[in-house]
Amino acid sequence: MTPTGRAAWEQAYARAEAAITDAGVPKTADLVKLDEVRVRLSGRNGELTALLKALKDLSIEDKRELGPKGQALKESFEAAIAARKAELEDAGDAAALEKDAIDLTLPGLRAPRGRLHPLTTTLHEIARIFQLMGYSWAEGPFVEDERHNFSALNIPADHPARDSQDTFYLKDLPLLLRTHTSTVQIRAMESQRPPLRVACPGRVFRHEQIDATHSAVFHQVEGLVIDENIGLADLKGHLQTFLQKLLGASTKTRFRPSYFPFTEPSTEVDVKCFFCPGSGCPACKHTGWIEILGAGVVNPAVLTGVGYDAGKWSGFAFGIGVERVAMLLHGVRDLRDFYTNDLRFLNQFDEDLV
Ligand code: 2NL
Repeated sequence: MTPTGRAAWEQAYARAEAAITDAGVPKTADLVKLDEVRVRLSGRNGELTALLKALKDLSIEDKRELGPKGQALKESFEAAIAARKAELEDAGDAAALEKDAIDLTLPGLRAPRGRLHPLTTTLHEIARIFQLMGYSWAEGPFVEDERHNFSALNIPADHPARDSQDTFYLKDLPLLLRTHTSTVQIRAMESQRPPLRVACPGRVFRHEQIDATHSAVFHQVEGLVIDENIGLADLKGHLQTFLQKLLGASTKTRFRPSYFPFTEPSTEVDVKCFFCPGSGCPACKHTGWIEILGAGVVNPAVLTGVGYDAGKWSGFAFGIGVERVAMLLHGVRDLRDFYTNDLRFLNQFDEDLV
């Protein structure tokens, strides 16, 4: 091979080296430009590719000497391209991570938590106490017949409670919306043999003029105990225990005579006012006492009506209003506040009774 050939190749090598320096690989700004540089120099028609191809025109000795030199130039160029490519890719990843960064130390977004309605917590508390006292818990239908709501309870046909002024009757059907949960106790007695100790909670309906203390729909818990030799003393003991667990161990009770067709004798139970020291306030209507429930010894007519032997079995029963208890426990003055579902009202109740 002529020296001209070798000299020409060395000139081409020097130009390729200068082209590599000019290309400025370490400072190339982005991946697209970097690949353009790679194609321009070491692609199919690139200067470095041509340089290696031109080796074929050299003598065998020159090839041995210059071949590795040309190869090394191409490899160092491609290594520089690869290094810059890795750098740009890392920088891209870092930028993406920076942009999408999440601050794990920020406080979480708390989902607003619901709470139980004050009537629900009051009912739960009443249920808890009766469960403690050995009562079972029974529910029944809202729609009833006159027998379960009135006749079986010894409420006479001409009693004012039966009037459509006081009771909601269904149109064209001999049915009504129950006015108390005594209906559930009648059903319990119809389906079970004595002895019996049951509490019956539920919604009841009365055709009332609505005001701060009266609603057409409200909630009751009625209790019924049937056994041998059960009398007024048992009634007083159970209700005193119940009221002391509900309102506090120091609760004072007062039993006043009353009248219900389904009990004889009948009584209304007051608790000593826990808002004032007995001197009188609006809660006790200035009497020092608050009426809390009605009760009595089950009228034998009710027992014989469900087929119980009134000579052998006796019992007592009582009814308590859930709204009334909730109003007393929480100092609520208007019963309608329980039904309007105004969150400013409802959010005031802690889950202290669950
Ligand atoms: C009140 C009065 C009362 C009863 C409910 C009852 C049930 C049966 C038999 C006899 Cl099956 N009595 N229930 C007895 C006395 C009073 O409720 O003022 N409730 C708020």
